[in-house]
Amino acid sequence: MKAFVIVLASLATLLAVGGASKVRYDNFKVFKIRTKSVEQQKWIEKLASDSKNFNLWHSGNKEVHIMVNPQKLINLQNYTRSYSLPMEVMVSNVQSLIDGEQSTRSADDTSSFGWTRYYPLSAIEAFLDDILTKYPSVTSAIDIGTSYEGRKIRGIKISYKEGNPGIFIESNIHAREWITSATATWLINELLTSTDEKVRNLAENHDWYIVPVLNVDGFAYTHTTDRMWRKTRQPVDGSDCIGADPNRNYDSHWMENGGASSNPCDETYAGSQPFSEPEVKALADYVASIKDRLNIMLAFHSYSQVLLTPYGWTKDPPENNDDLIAVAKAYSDAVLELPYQTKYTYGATADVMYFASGACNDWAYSEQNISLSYTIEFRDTGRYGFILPPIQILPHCEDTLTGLLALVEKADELGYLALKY
Ligand code: 0X9
Ligand code: ZN
Ligand code: ZN
Repeated sequence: MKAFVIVLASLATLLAVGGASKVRYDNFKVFKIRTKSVEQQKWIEKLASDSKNFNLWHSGNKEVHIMVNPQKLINLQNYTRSYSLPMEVMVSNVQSLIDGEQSTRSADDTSSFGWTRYYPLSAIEAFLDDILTKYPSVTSAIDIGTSYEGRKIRGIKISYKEGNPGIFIESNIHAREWITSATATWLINELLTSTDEKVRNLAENHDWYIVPVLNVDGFAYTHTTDRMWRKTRQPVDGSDCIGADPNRNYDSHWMENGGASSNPCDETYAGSQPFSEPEVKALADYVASIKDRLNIMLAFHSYSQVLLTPYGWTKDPPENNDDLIAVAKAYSDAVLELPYQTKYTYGATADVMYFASGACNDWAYSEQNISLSYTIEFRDTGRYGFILPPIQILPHCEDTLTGLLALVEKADELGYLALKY
């Protein structure tokens, strides 16, 4: 009898888990609001602590993008009206964007990995395994570590020969930024299969360390439960809110100058202490162990189409700022030449975006002596935001490859690819 009860109980759990409903965003809208002062920007950002009803999509120079529950729209409007802040609808129904996101899925998409749709973590892992078996002499698996929920964080190293300068790519640290891992996997495939002479040089004369999905728990959660999730999934002591912003959790000027929040319910919660998030700690330990082999650090994010240079925690420029900017400009100029004419801007995070402390690229730059460190915010500028239609994945990947070719060429020209060991 007892055994029977246990079976029934676990069946119920199974059903509950299997049928767990997804968070819906019916009629949620995203507004673009022009702010006139930092105070106004901060006030609107603060609305987002009410994470069920508001969610910050972007906050930059005099412009905030915020997702709003239609029932709470009045709270926002009262404010924007009283200061007569221009406000326009960017997305009129977030749920229809989410529903449409995977609708271009074709019948054979389920059997093979590709770049015409977005894939769950299991498919990305299968892709990595496939690549590792197909190219055993030039690829190797990197075991970064284990997430809070016990998932493996995986990376891949591509190395055609000894003595190459190293390029590290951290991707999908923010769970909902799906275009980042789609791009990272495409890049892995391209480096191994392209016959273009320039790409062969990029692949064979540099060592690539690529982690397509760092925030594995958050990423899985965006697929199963909440498409708009950003943070990790580690519970916070004494709070009902879950997770920290992993890109505020690196041990470099942590929580300085208002570059992160101490409120666990905020999207930019820095964590209880530097490296409190196991995923961030794992990545940092791995990077530290090979830092002498790394010349360039790239953190893939979306969205805004901007290359962000250090620092995020101060407006004081870093010592090699001119070079950092020249290399970013090379990327931007090259991408603009393509038929898509995608425009990337560039500049220091704290200048062109906002104060952000404890970010990966600042940590790599300041604490690991990797003098070319960037956050790259991918497509778009707000039409679709985080829900970039799959039809744009391949064009965006072309943008990225062209940008990277120019970035690496400029880095070389300025002497940044010399061996450090
Ligand atoms: O806020 C972030 O973490 C990044 N933007 S996002 O919209 N993808 O969340 C920007 C990080 C900037 N990097 C530095 N602080 N250096
Ligand atoms: Zn400091
Ligand atoms: Zn991000």
